[in-house]
Parts: sequence; C-alpha cells; structure tokens
Amino acid sequence: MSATMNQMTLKPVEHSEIKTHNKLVKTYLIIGGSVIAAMVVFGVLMLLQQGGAIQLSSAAFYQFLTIHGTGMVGAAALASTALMWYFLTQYVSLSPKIFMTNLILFLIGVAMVVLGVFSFKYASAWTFLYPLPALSGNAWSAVGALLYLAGMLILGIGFLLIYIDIGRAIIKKYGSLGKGLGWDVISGEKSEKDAAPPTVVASTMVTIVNTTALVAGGIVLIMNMINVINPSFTFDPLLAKNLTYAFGHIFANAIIYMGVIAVYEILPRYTNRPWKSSKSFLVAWTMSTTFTLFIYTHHMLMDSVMPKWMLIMGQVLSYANGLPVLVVTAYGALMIVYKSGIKWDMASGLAFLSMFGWVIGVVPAIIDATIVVNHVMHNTKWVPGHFHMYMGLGAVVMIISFMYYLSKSDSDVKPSRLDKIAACLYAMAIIGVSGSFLVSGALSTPQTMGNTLSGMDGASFVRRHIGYLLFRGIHRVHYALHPLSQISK
Ligand code: HEM
Ligand SMILES: [Cu+2]
Repeated sequence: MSATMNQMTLKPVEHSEIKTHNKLVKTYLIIGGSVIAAMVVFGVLMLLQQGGAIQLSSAAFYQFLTIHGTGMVGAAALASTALMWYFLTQYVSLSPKIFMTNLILFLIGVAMVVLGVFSFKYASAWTFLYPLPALSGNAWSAVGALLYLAGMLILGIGFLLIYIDIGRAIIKKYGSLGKGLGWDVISGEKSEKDAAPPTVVASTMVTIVNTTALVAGGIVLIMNMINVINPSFTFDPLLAKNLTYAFGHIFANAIIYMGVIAVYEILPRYTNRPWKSSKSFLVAWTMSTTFTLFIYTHHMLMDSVMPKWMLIMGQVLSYANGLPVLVVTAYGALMIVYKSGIKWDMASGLAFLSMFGWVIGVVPAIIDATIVVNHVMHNTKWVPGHFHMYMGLGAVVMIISFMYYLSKSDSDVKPSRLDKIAACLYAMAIIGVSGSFLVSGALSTPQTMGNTLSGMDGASFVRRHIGYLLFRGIHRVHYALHPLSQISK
C-alpha cells in the first residue's frame, strides 16, 4: 500500500466537532482498556488460587470472581459502545451529551460496585441471582448488596440512555428500526445497493436487544433491592432467573455484535473495497436479532420446571443464533481480504484475528447449548472455557484493533515490534486460559469453586457456601423444594 493510499484509506471518521468527540471516544477506550487490564489481574489471582499456588479465603475468591465478571463485561461493553458510537456517527447524528452522560454514570456505578464488593464483601458473582443478594449466610451485609445492585442499576441506566439515543437517530434517518435492519431491502421494496450499511444494521440489532436486556435487568435489580431492604417481599425465583439471564446473556452477547463493527469498518478501509449489506447479510442479522432475545433459556436447561418448549427453543435457536452472522461476517472478511493486496498491520491483523477467535469460541458454546450435553456440562469449567475464547480472542481483540486503528488514523503514534510481541503473547494467554478451562470442563471440573474443603470445618464451609450453592448448581432441588419462604425460614 503506498503512502498516499494509506492516508486516503485510513481517513478518520468525520465528525462535526471532531476533536471533542474523538476525545470522548478515547476516554471511553482508556477507561475500558484499563479496567479490562485490571480485571485480568483478578483473573490470574483466581487461577493461582484454583491451581493451589496461593491461598485466598473463599470470601476473597468470590469477591474477585464478582469484580472480574462485572468489570470485564462492563468494561468490554463500554469500550465496544465507544467503537460503535464512533463509526455510527458517520451515518446518523448522535447526541454527544448522552454519550458523555453514559460515561459519568458508568464511573459512578463502578465506584459503587467496587465499594460494595471490596468494602462490604458483596460476592454474588456478576449474575446476582435472586435470592442470593439478600441470602448470603452473613457473608455480606445489606449495605454491600444495595451498593452493588444500585451501582449496576446506574450503569444500566447510562447504557439504556445511549441505546435509546441510537434508536432515535436510526429511526430519524432510516424511518424505522425495521428499515435499520434492512427489511425494506429484504422485502424487495428497495434495491440492495441502497441498503443500510453494515454498521447501521449491527447498531440497530444491538439497540433492540440491549434495550430489552437493560429493561429486564432494571426490573430484576429493583426487585432484588426491595427484597434486600424488606425480606418479606419475595418474588418468583423462576421469573427472577428468567429476567436475570435475559439481561446477562443478551448484554454480554451484544458486546461482540458491537465489536464486529470494527471488522466492517476497518477491513474496507485497508483494502479499499466497500463492505455492502447484501440480502443474505441482512437476513442473517435479522435472525440474530430475533434469536438473541430468546436463547438466554439455554441458561435454564437444568430448570426442569421451565416449560419444555422454551428449553427446546433455547437449544434450537442457540444453534441458529450466532451462526448466520458469524458465517456472513467471516465469509465477508475473507472475501474482502482475498487478493486485495492488504497491508497487514496491528489494526487490520487484529481485526482479522478477532474473526478467528469468534469462530473457535462459538463451537464449544453451541456444544454446551445442546440439552443432552448441558446435562453433563452445566456448571463445569466448560462454560468459562467457551466464553473466554470468544470474549478474549473475539470481542476484546476487536476493541484493541479499534484502538490501533484510531491511534493510526488520528495520531502519529507508531506501533513497534513490542506491539506484535504483546499481541502474540496476549493471544497465547487467552488460548491457554480458555483451553485449560475447556479441558477441565471436559473432565467435569466444577465451575467457580475457589476453595476445597481442606482447612475449613464443615459448619463454616456450609455457612459460607450455602448461598453459592443456591446460586450455582442446585436450582433443580431448589425449585422442587420451593416455596422459597420456607427455605429462608
Ligand atoms: C487473561 C485473561 C483472563 C483470565 C486469566 C481470566 C480468568 C478467569 C477465571 C479464573 C474465572 C473463574 C472461572 C470459574 O472457575 O468459573 C473467570 C470468570 C469469568 N471471566 Fe475471566 N479471565 C480473563 C479474561 C476475561 C475476559 C476478557 C472476559 C470478558 C470480556 C472475562 C469474563 C469473565 C466472566 C464473565 C466470568 C464469570 C464470572 C462468574 O462466574 O460469575 N474474563 N475468569
Ligand atoms: Cu447465554
């Protein structure tokens, strides 16, 4: 690629007030990136504990687990939202004020979550499954639970504002969210060449699913908070679990659907070939939009009291969910790169690598969503095995690729050999972590056990773990023994 072409193809996205907007995007990335890096430290500490190299109390282990899960999901969502926002402003007019508000709410929420976890020992894991926040067996106080839950609520409100603004902007420009997904092209009303660009399609999808997720999450967070304040207020645990996973699964899943915008925007700039929305591309995204809303039920495959049709749907749709978008995107990426004379650098190389991470991460995920397999693999290390692969090697790599792209198009910072070495080490680390989780999972190692029984008397073990046991694994017994009020008495 010649120097002039380099300049031409890597032109930054134009904003009306380019400086302030880019500054905000950079602030998002710096905060998101730093939190992800800090959370790796807690991840490594947990690995050391699980490997017997260090001795953490179980309270500390579960606090680390809680902060790691919350922090990783929150920070990756924050950074990929910035990525989406940055590219989407080329097509629609978004509100920088709301973009700023989300960042402020994020920081407030994070401060409350950190305080709740580290000062008040809150440790329910990031999924805060009812009734665990209130029923901790004295592991943490109501204040800790309230700080955590309210912090999450504030975080959620910030994100919700952004998606509402994005939805508004897309409707204003394209007419409706359906048109943002290209339904006018799918129905033949409009020709393929006038279809909404991939970035708009992906953003529309994320807006639809994440608004749903955040509303579900907000409801269950508030119900949990009331239950913590007044334990005589109880609600159906099965409903709570449905709402919780409708939030958690969708919100975590949407990170990669925002991140993939980096692939749609960066590879075309490097190859000078446009990435157009074809009909099959649009159909794939519509399928993912619909299915993403329903497949959280794959988290409930062990909940025998769930309607059977929902579980079967969870299995079938889990197959159908990620695959279409993955296929059109991986195929599109290969086609756009093929014989293009692309110049590989950090940004383009990582954008390409992220596709690989996504592809290999989805395979074990789909295996686990199979009911017969899930009966064996549920709550084993197989679970963190699959999501670390597509989060660590897919979503986070998309974010890092965007960071390199932005620093190349927007500054004079030049990557050195160290960057390549770091990227290789990072990829190997993620493959190592995920691979070891998958192997342990296949050997039926339970997920998320920090401590063995050794060094604890039976009574304190039971007291400490009763909440966690409720949370992880024995929902079946739990629902069978229901009603809940009897358990808490
Ligand atoms: C080198 C980097 C990382 C290391 C060493 C690491 C390590 C760990 C460990 C040891 C666990 C506990 C697994 C278990 O026993 O169940 C865990 C859980 C988790 N990790 Fe990571 N991780 C890393 C990167 C990531 C990334 C990039 C993400 C997401 C963007 C992520 C999200 C999570 C989540 C959501 C959980 C589950 C928490 C829960 O069970 O509630 N991790 N990680
Ligand atoms: Cu899921």
